[in-house]
Amino acid sequence: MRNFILATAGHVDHGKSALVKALTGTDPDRLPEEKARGITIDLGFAHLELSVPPSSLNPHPPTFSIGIIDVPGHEDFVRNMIAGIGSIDLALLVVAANEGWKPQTEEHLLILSYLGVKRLVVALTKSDLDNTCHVTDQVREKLRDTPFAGAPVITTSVRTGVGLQDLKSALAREFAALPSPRNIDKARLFIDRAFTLHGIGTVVTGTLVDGPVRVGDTIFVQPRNNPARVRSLQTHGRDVDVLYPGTRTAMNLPDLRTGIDINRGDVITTQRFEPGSMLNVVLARSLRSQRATAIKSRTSAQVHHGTSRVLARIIFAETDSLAAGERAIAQLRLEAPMIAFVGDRLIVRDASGRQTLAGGIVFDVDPTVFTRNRERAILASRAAAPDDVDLAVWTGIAGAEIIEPSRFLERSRFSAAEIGAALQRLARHGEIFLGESVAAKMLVWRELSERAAASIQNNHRTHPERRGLELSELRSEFDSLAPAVFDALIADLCANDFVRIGSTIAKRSHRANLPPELRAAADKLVTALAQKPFDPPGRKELAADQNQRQALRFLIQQGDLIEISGEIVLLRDSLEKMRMTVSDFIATNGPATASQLRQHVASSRRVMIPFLEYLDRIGVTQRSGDLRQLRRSKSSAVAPS
Ligand SMILES: Nc1nc2c(ncn2[C@@H]2O[C@H](COP(=O)(O)OP(=O)(O)OP(=O)(O)O)[C@@H](O)[C@H]2O)c(=O)[nH]1
Ligand SMILES: [Mg+2]
Repeated sequence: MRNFILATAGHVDHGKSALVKALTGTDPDRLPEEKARGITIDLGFAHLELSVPPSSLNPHPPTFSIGIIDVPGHEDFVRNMIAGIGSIDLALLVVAANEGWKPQTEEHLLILSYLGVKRLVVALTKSDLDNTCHVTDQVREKLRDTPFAGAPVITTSVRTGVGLQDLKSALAREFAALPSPRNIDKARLFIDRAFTLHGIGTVVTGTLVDGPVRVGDTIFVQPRNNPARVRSLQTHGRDVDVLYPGTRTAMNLPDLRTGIDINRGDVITTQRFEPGSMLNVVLARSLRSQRATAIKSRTSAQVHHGTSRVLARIIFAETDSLAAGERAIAQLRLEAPMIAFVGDRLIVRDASGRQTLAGGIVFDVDPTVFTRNRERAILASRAAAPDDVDLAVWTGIAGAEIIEPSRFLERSRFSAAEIGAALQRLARHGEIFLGESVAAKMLVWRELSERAAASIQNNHRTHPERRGLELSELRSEFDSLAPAVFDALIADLCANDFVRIGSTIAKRSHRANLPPELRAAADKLVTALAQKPFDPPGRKELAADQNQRQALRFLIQQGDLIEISGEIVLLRDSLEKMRMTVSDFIATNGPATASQLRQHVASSRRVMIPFLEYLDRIGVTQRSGDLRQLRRSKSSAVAPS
């Protein structure tokens, strides 16, 4: 059994609700006011099970569980109509044979196409009242230049029962041709009703899209990220443990209060999302747009998304206004935050809610910098193919140049796996560099790598005595990069011609060597240290000028000198002798004080104290109170180079 959602559409009084009742047995008009006035005011719901008759080609055809949403046709309730069709798979456009195409037939059709509904079935109702030939022609004519030109048109009457079976068959054929609703594991439930049931508590209903929900799940009420637990789930009055996209869903959330914590227009998600009050969209106006005058930049308008409606200011990026038949990049500055995904559709109506102005496709849900024209233009190309994951991923990287893959396109209509696979494809084709915590446009990455390589090699030239460039120095040249990106850059360099040595990075082939002008300084240093091997002069005294400091550093990096503290360096040989003397002394005489050891080694306090601390650090000795004893396990520790 496959799940789909069908919604009615069409002018007031054309027989939408009567048709739903004839098809399902359920009267979708449930409000007393609707019954009294004989019109639909708010959304109504019904359930229909359909199947394609078996044939020799297809002996086991699928069956369909269809959630039907019946919408109001009256022009005063278009906003309710929009709330009903935000996530549908198929539309049933109802046109009464005796009245033909009317203003809300036209407006509903426009809204369906703005929302990206791909298929519809037309029901010509009330065929018992009038000949349907000329209406059929009229409908065909009206649909000619729309995505629905080939839609089936079925003549019906709920009075005579004509066409009801044909209509069911036509609907079943359409559903059979549709892909199942997408499951990207990012469930969203756009709430269309929130009420309290005695003894049960808060119940919300809506159409589930984009992912499953389960009893016991923690959900978040958006845009406030308010968490709650799902106590029970129903679809079409039946208790279930789990529901999948494309199902009408009733959710029991006893911890939340209707009207306070949760309302129609809110969205339930199974993940936390950061809500945003700015959306970058491509707005399009049909040539059949209701209003002839252009929409000016900075106009206030109602933005409909899912079951919510928010007032917003429209700011066009590259134009001052938008006429019928045109499209333009715009930023919507919303008065309240919304959970929209990249690829979502929305409807823009005028501020007073009388006319439908435009349809939009969201291409950026986090437009922090609207002024970056280049990036915006790249991202906007997503609107041309909102279902293309490669396009969404590539434009995201091409625009931002460097991104963090883990949360990349999180708020989009693609699953994490689809996004990951698209990244891999781009990496395989050499379009991007892909690391664990970074992805970057290949051109940009190469530029960064080449810059870093040049810096390192330049350092080898100017400081041949150093074993490499200090990473901290390199980092300061790349201070605009995020830490993770810099780390990835270093890792990538080291996967190629470079190598990390301690706190430095060097070309693999680089060997430090002392240039002639420093050799004399180095010799002098070694001589000075060798003169008093266990009580050498301090570092400041040894390396007073620039040459001596460079020579000292070279000798330390080469391992000829050991730095035991910031102040004291020792020749490797001297250090080794001192260590053995100390070890032997303690081994023979037992734990000793610093002063005893100093006398025995014939050193000074200035050198002995940091030396013993050094021995503690490398695990040769262990201090307890005033005494030093040997640490047995590491008795033969070697000084680190
Ligand atoms: N003769 C005849 N009357 C019909 C038929 N279908 C609906 N009607 C009548 O048309 C009127 C309007 O029908 P509804 O089903 O309420 O129309 P609707 O399109 O749902 O109207 P709204 O929801 O208010 O837009 C009712 O009085 C129905 O009895 C039909 O096939 N033949
Ligand atoms: Mg109705």
